[in-house]
Amino acid sequence: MAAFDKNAFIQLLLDYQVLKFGEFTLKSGRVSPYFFNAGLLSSGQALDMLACGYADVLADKLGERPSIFGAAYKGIPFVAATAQTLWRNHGVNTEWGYNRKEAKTHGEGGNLVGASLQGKSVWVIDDVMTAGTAIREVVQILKDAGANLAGIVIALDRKEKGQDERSAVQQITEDFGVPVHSLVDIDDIIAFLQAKGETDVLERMMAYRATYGV
Ligand code: OMP
Repeated sequence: MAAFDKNAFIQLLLDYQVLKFGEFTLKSGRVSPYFFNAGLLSSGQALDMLACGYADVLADKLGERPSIFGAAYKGIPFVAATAQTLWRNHGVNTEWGYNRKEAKTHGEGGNLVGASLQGKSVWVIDDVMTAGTAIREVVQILKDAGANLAGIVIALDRKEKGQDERSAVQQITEDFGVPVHSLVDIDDIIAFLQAKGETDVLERMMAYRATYGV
């Protein structure tokens, strides 16, 4: 089993147009020259590489009662693939679960699916962090379900300011007292583009980073 390779992953992001360049308005209202659309990791090969990355990070961190959680919607396939990869590649048999956006009023009801979260120490799997708003919503879901947040793994850390001058990742780390790991960050992507001589795109990314980056 090959270890996760950052550059191969970044190449995959470009090949699948997960990483796009242009002008994009973000959830935070920031207008960014690039966008990361994890939904386009839409083949078996792409999902496998992503899940191998998450599983490599998590394999030795999950403790005795492993539990991982993915938030609706994009986190759902990612958490499922990661649980399977943890088992197949690392022999770690983790519990996993996710939330629904709309609570179900019949059958088992509720808005949580999968392993119970009550009293568990849970790692969250998410796609990308910009200002940290989305991840705070997930942390609240876990709290409401009686779980403790153990840590967070994201595919991309955009390394941007959160609610103050610190990066969103730094703020989340300090506010919740948990580690946040990323498979790649924006500096990895910039270095990759530099090596490829993509000067046009780089200029706009550096200007954006000067405003919102940390
Ligand atoms: P924050 O809540 O500001 O951290 O933004 C993260 C969320 O924004 C993600 O969960 C996505 O819904 C979305 N997003 C992307 O998917 N890709 C990006 O490159 C940037 C964002 C974004 O809007 O900041």
